[in-house]
Amino acid sequence: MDGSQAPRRGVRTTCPYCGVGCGVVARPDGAGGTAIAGDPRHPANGGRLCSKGTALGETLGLEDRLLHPEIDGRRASWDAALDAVAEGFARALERGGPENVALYVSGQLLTEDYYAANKLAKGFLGTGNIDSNSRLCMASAVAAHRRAFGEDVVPGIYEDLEQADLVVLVGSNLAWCHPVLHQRLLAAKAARPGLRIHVVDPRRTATCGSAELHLPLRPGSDVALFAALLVHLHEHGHADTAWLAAHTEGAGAALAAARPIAAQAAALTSLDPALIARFCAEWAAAPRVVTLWSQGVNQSSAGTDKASAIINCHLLTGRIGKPGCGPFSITGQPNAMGGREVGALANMLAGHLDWDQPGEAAALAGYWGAPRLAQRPGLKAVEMFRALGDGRIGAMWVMATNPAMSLPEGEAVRAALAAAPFLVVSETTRRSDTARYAHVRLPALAWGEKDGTVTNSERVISRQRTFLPAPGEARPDWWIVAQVAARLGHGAAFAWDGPAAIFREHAAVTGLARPAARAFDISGLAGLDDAHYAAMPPTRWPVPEAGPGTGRFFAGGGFPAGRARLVPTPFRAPAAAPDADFPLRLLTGRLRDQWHSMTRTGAVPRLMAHVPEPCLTLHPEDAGTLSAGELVVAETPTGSAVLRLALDQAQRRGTAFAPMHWTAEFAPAARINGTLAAVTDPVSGQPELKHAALRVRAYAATWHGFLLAPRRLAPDLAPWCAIAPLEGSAWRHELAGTGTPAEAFARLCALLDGPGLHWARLEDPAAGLFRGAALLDGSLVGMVAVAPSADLPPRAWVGMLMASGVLAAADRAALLAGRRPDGPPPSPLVCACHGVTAAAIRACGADSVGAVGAATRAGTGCGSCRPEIAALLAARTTEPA
Ligand SMILES: Nc1nc2c(c(=O)[nH]1)N[C@H]1C(S)=C(S)[C@@H](COP(=O)(O)OP(=O)(O)OC[C@H]3O[C@@H](n4cnc5c(=O)[nH]c(N)nc54)[C@H](O)[C@@H]3O)O[C@H]1N2
Ligand SMILES: Nc1nc2c(c(=O)[nH]1)N[C@H]1C(S)=C(S)[C@@H](COP(=O)(O)OP(=O)(O)OC[C@H]3O[C@@H](n4cnc5c(=O)[nH]c(N)nc54)[C@H](O)[C@@H]3O)O[C@H]1N2
Ligand code: SF4
Ligand SMILES: [Mo]
Repeated sequence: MDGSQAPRRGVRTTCPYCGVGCGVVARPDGAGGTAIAGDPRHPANGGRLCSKGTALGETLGLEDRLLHPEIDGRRASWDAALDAVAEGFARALERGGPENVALYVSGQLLTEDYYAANKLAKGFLGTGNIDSNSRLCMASAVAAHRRAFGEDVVPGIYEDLEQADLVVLVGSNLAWCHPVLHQRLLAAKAARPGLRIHVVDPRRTATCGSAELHLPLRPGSDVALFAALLVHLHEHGHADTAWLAAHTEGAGAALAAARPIAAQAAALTSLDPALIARFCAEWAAAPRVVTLWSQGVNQSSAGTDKASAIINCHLLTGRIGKPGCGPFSITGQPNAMGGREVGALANMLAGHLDWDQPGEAAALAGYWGAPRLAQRPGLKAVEMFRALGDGRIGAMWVMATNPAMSLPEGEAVRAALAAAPFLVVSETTRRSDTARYAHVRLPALAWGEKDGTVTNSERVISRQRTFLPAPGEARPDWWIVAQVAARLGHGAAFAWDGPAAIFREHAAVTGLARPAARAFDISGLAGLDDAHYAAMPPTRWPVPEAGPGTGRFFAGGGFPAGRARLVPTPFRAPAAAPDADFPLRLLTGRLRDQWHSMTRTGAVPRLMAHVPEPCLTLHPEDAGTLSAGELVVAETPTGSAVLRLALDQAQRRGTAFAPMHWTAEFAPAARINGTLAAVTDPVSGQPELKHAALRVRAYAATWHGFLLAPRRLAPDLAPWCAIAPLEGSAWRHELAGTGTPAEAFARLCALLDGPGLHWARLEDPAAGLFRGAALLDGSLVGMVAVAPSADLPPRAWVGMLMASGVLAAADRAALLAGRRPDGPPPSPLVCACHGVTAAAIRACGADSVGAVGAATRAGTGCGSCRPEIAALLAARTTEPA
């Protein structure tokens, strides 16, 4: 595991996407390219990578990067930009005190960057107003851990999923969102078929493909299911009474609260009582159970209670901390866990120190030499942006997150950002919806350039190492923070010479104010010298100064709070209940091949090919007169968005699903968070990003069209526009609007016009049909198609013609006819790793996922598409001949 033994030229680092935290070996070729492979020696992935990880080498280009500081949109020197930030914050402090400034940071910062930002805010600006996008992600899990255990601790490790008899996945689409861990789980199941999987999710997701039981519960009703389980476990003699007596409190109260809810569980969840009974019986009978949860639990107005209801069942049975057992909150971002460690949430201090624990704040202030340590928690994300909108925040600094896309009440957030008296954004990309509002833009180092640590879902700290030179004038996030701190007069406390020095300080903080029994302790790493930091192998915490650490926590009690607490969890339905006006329930979440606001994955053609447009998915029986492929308006009581309609039997009746990913850069009219109200969980402050009441109607466009161009155009081409890259370096712009098709066609063609261009056109004004192929020296360089309906020539085919050199006469004729000359229509891409389409999988004749892999290589790369291959095979066998 020693980094110094890495193969020559290969740099061992960590994937910058999800919380699985896979090890990556990156080999730059010296000519601008980088070969990416899974690190066979990393404990999280043992060499595996998913589609997003595999494509990392394709995200390292500099086209869209922010490479120089900017003030008011104009390039500035670092000195001028840093002075401007320091002055802006000093002015806001002078006018309104520490409450008047705020930092909004991210689980995509390295621990060292995160530590520096938190130290500046809480220690030296003296404000609690630093919150993280983890408020949108992990806050409910954090709150549930704290009230159960007394500290934010994930007790288990990944091996527990492999060693369990039963793994229950609650509100988690593991197959798409934590694909490598899902592959580990499936491999364990293949080796030991007794391992059972249950999925609790309103939708039948790709994750359900390998599950014995799918519980498609009513959105928001998880508390009722786990209340039923708690009561069942107690009534059937599965409570571990000796363990309960020795290590816990509150079981009686939790059970008393659960009983009336359990009695109505079937009505509240709308699940078949027999299904609930089977779920409870299997859970009870499995000696080793892991209940893993994610955003279907956390992102809810009852998120903390949902998580507590799960933890209660594990505490009641003592199934925690032992091999194959435990409640497991899986983290989303690469360093969601690190952010919690450094205390960059508004209600936490550094190193899991706590305002509520006597002496801890003072110990931290003393160690930092911080005379003005924040006296109390600050504003949580939703409140923070409301305060910005109300003029209560004079200066805000956003780092490594895109709140204009990701927060609820998106339109209000945009208005607040636009009206901010002073907004600083540290970014890697120019294509961030948030950065466009900034007064000062600061270019940060990106993955491959930056250097530091991240902590994954199982508490393993891994190094992200540099393998590319710093481009332009980009700098590490920690350096930027330290420079601003120095300009505000705090240079001595931020005089680090590199990330190793910050890491040592962070490690030392975790040893402060002992012997309070805190689980998070890496004080044993506080003496790491630079060379050992550089070579640090993946290391699971705790790493106490004295004695060995533990792998799992709490098997024998030893809770930070002394006793663990079972918490009564009242039932609360989601705030947005459907009614006659808004009869559907909107669910939101992720797609397999996209990452959040698409600033990286959105530029990779093979990742975009999986779902190239923002779609709203409905059950076919909820579609009424609407048909798949048409544009629809998704309307909630607080906003609307326009998306392409997809129909899927796997969608629960009465619900719709929309992806979170599309931004103003990619599809301005399809931003789903503009439709979401900001209802927050009363304990954690986490917003209910998963649910809204919804109605759907046809979008009244008078024309539909597309424009394929050799470059990316601005998304204001039409009232509805969605942009995606195509293989072969063309860009696809899907369009719709009002006005006449003829006008739209003329306007769009004019955008492509250029010297030497020759147009081949087909115009049928009476039918509203227009096609134009732009040719340069006989090669296709662009195409415009406009029609009254969304029935247009296949874009992937046109894109291929653009990449194929001089056009044959038959292809040119076919282009204008809008039909391929021969062969089947293009088929959707299923395997992003090997570029295998659904048609190729259907055609190969194989009848198992393994045989498809042998015949076509589909599913043999990262494996993320294996559930989709299985579904294709299943559909084929049930299709009438
Ligand atoms: N491909 C990809 N992977 C990612 C990310 C990404 O952007 N793209 N982001 C990463 C991050 S930051 C995170 S936080 C994780 C998120 O990982 P997940 O939480 O697994 O992903 P989501 O799609 O947000 O939501 C999971 C499921 O919750 C279900 N759900 C909705 N409401 C309810 C409910 O009331 N109860 C239950 N039980 N389920 C419900 C949805 O139908 C959805 O299938 O993914 C990480 N991994
Ligand atoms: N409707 C709905 N909304 C959601 C969710 C949902 O399920 N549904 N999920 C929520 C969750 S769980 C999450 S985690 C959030 C995620 O939402 P965001 O955090 O807002 O999304 P990202 O696109 O990951 O934003 C990260 C930004 O940081 C930049 N960046 C990358 N690396 C660096 C770096 O090293 N330094 C700096 N300074 N910048 C960098 C990227 O270019 C990008 O613009 O979305 C939340 N919003
Ligand atoms: S599962 Fe995929 S996205 Fe997550 S860390 Fe591993 S390679 Fe990266
Ligand atoms: Mo997240």
